[in-house]
Amino acid sequence: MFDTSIDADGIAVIAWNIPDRPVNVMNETTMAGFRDEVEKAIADDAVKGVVIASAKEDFIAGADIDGFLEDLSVEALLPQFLMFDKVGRAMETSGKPFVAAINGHALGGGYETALCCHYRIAADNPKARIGLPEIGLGVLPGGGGTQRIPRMLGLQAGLQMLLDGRKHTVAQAAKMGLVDEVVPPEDLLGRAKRWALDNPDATQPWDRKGFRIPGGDVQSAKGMQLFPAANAMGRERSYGNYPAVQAILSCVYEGCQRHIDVGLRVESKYLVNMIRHPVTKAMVRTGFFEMTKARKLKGRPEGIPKAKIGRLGILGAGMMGAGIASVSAGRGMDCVLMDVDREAAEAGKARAAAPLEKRVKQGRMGEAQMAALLDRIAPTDDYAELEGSDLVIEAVFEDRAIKAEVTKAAEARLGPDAVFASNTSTLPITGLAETSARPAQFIGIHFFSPVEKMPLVEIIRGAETGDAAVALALDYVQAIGKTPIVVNDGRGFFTSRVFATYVMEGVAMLKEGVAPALIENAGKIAGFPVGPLEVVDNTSLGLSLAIRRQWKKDLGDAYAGHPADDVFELFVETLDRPGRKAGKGFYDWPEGGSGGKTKRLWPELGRHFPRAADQPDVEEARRRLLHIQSVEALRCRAENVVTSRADADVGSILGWGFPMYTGGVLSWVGQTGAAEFTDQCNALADRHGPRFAPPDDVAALAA
Ligand code: T1G
Repeated sequence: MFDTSIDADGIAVIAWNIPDRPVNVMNETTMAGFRDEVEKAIADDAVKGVVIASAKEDFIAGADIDGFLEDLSVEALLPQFLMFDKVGRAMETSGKPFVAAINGHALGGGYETALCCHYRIAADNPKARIGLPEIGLGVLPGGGGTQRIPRMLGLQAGLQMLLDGRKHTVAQAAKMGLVDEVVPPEDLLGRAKRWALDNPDATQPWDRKGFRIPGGDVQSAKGMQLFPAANAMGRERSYGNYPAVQAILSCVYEGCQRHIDVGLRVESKYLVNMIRHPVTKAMVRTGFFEMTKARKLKGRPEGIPKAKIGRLGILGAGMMGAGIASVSAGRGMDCVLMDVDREAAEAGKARAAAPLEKRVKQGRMGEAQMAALLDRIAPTDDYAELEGSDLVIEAVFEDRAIKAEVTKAAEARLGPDAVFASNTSTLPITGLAETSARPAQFIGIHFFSPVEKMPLVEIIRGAETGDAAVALALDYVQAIGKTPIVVNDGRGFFTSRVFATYVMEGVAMLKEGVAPALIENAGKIAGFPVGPLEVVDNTSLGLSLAIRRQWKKDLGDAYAGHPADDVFELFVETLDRPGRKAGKGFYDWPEGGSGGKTKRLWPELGRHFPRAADQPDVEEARRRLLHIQSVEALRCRAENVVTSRADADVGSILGWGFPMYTGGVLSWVGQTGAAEFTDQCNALADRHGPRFAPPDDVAALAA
């Protein structure tokens, strides 16, 4: 587990080298092993100083997240972290200098191990990330981070770092004071040994007489200003959905008023509670494991060689087409960007260039890099240019006739193995594939807007889509650095179908006379980026109305209808308030010349939807907005539109910002409890209609 050595100068090196693990991780076994090595080095009089290093490509990746999903008791967990605290304090107070030689990733407990050293030297490794990302997993830096960072950086900077959980580059870490020195990789070990030899009496600031926290203690005037504000900001960001936010504030507030030995015990108790919390289980399972697996294409069909997309055709140079061209060219693909005429295609290329020019201005991208990327986008109106494409993606209007026309014309130019994909957001792929000469190579690749920013791509199998097309689509999505889920065909597939219920429920509540501000705030309190009425203003009521009308046309009498339908009719056809683009929808938008600097709910809403006497409490409103989506996701699972809970969870979080504390739209059922969830939905169905009635066997579907 550890490669240890002592050199002629008496400097010991303890190099982490955990067997059978791709990265060094900290668990009961490895932390006990580390304790033994540290105690041995301290007890050995021949040892004058100690360097903590790693024999792997990276330093230490923190606590072993594999263990987080086990149901461990307090009795099993607490001793491990108290023991680690003891080791850290022994390193700090043994009288021998400890130096961290950080060669690569030092994250979570890995960086906290370096914090127990008197000095931190990092190799200038551009891939390395240094930081305390625990809050992103629902836990807190429980290996001393909440006690050492504020004592090192001060309370404000310390809290900022602990609460934002960022993984910093070596350069950023040096700027923040997280590492003391940066050297070329080949000098790292030598420099660390040198420092140990030159600093035999090293001590930690907090072990020096008269130590005060830089910038003021907790009970200082500054501290007293800081914590109420930090509390409020934490609440405003998390609405109490993420217990780790409060726990980190408490660790710092309580622990930093006491000697560090006491502070470390306070921290360990909060950490154990966080590790055992259901929100943590949900966040770790989906946020770490399922997303890592999705990024590694866990569902890719077997036995099909990796596809390399050298040349990509994009039909339709609108916002989506331009975004697809930009992200693909950015990953080295030659892109043919087609539109009805050369001018429209050029305009599309200019659309792709705009965000890049902004990044160049902000110094986040080089001129040459942007030029090279844009050189790979060839605007055209000639189908012949598609020849040699490995993949063609159509992003033309959501109109079957236009899609049929471009499909035929493009396929005529494609080689036998090329795949044709549609970026449609709602039209069933099987239907679109009827116009294809090669339905086995016809697939849905559904991007989200803005393409450059949204991490998810939804791949839709039509009834005849073959495995080779699915594998190529997955390889393409991985090549552009996004996360794919694979779903089966159906109206609205999985993402559009489920996310629509969030919006529709908000509009239904408006129609019932629920206060608009309550609806919007309930959406945010539930953890969504924006409230449902604002979403539909942004995506346009006209689009929602068109989709509902198409649905009604396709389904005829089978169309169930929804209370929101006539609200869309009213706003689009009668009130001429189609949404944000027009400057007015459910909101008055500044673009619409309402004079306001920011958006505001239209004051006339109450005239069209008189406020009901009995308003729901915010918990009921929040529950309606969450459950309605989970019920629809359960139906998708029952119909095998989505074939695993993981795909549903990853798709909901990355696709439309379903809140991470739930673990995703189906994990939310498990977190609520399948039986409890079923009862709550049946109660909602009694009050608001059958759209809340869950399918049979909720527990099995959400498992
Ligand atoms: N625990 C268990 N497995 C881990 C791991 C970890 N901490 N980190 C990585 N792996 C596995 C990962 O599952 C994958 O396995 C392989 O290593 C390569 O990872 C007390 C409580 C380090 C930046 O949050 O961010 O410390 O799929 O594919 O893209 O305060 O992994 O190959 O079988 O992601 O180069 C805090 C989490 C824990 C770091 C490398 N630590 N890991 O990224 O490779 S909480 C973290 C990462 C904590 C203490 C608290 C990344 C990486 P497999 P990879 P990568």
